[in-house]
Amino acid sequence: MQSPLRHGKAAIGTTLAGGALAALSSAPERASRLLRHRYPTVAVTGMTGVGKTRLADRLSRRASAESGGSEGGPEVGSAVMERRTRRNARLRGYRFRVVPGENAATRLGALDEVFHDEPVDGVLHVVAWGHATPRRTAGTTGAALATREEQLAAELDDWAITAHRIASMAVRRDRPTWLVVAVTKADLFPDDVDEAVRYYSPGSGSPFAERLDELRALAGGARLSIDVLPVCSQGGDKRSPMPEKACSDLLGRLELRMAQLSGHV
Ligand SMILES: Nc1nc2c(ncn2[C@@H]2O[C@H](COP(=O)(O)OP(=O)(O)OP(=O)(O)O)[C@@H](O)[C@H]2O)c(=O)[nH]1
Ligand SMILES: [Mg+2]
Repeated sequence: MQSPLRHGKAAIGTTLAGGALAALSSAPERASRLLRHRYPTVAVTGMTGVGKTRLADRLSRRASAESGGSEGGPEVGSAVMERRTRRNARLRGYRFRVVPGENAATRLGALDEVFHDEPVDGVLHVVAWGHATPRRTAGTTGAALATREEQLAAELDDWAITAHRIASMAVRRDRPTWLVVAVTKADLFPDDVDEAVRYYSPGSGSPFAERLDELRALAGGARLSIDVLPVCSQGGDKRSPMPEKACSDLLGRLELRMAQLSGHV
C-alpha cells in the first residue's frame, strides 16, 4: 500500500512536469506570434513577367540577376516560390513569399501555401498596365510575343484568381488583411502614371476595379484595406522622365505604407 506522503509527492511531481510541458509547448507559439508581429509575411502575387521578383528583390535589398528573376531566366521567369526577408535596424521587417507566375508548375501549390496553409498577413499584388514581359511557356522554344491589350487581359484573368483567394482568406480570419496593388514599371509609362493608378483603383469602373470592388464587398470593408501605389524597380538615367532617383522615391513611399499597415511605425 502507498503511504499518503508518497502519493502526495507523486502528485506534485506530475503537476510540475505538466506545467513545464505546457510552458515548453506554448513557447514556440509565443515565438511565432512575436515573429509575425515583427516580421509579417507578405505574399507577392501577379502574372508572369510583371516584375514580382524584381520588386521583392528591391524591397529586400537583394541584388537581382541582370535580367529576369533570380531563379528564372529572362524568358521563362521564376520556377518556384521565392522567399526573401527584409530586416531593418530596429529588428522589424517582412518575410516575402513571391508566388511564381502562371508558367510555373509550382504556382497552384504556392497559392495554396500563402492563402490557405500558412495564410499571410498582407498581399502585394503586382500589375504593370499591360507592360508585363511576354514569357514563353516553360519547355517550349521560340520568342514569346504579346500585345499590351493581350497582357492587360491576361493580367485580369490572373487577378480574378488571386482576388478570389484573398477573399476566402480574409473572411476566414478575425484580424484584418491588407492589400497593396503595386503598379510597377512606371518608368515605362512615366506620363500616364496617374491614369494607370486610376485604372487599378476601387470604384474607377475599369474591369480591374470591378473585380476589386467585388472583392471588397465579399471580404467586408473593415476586414480588408486596399491601397494602390505606383512604383518601379529600375529607373532610367538622370535625363529620362523617370530617373533612378524618382524610382527610389516611389519605392520609399511603398515601404512607408507597408510599414504603417504592419504597425512598424
Ligand atoms: N523597365 C522596367 N522593367 C522591369 C521593372 N521591374 C521588372 N522589370 C523587368 O521585367 C521582367 C520581368 O520581371 P520579373 O521580376 O522577373 O517578373 P516576375 O513577375 O517575377 O515573373 P515570373 O517569375 O515569371 O512570375 C524582367 O526582365 C525585369 O528586368 C521595372 O520597374 N521597370
Ligand atoms: Mg519571378
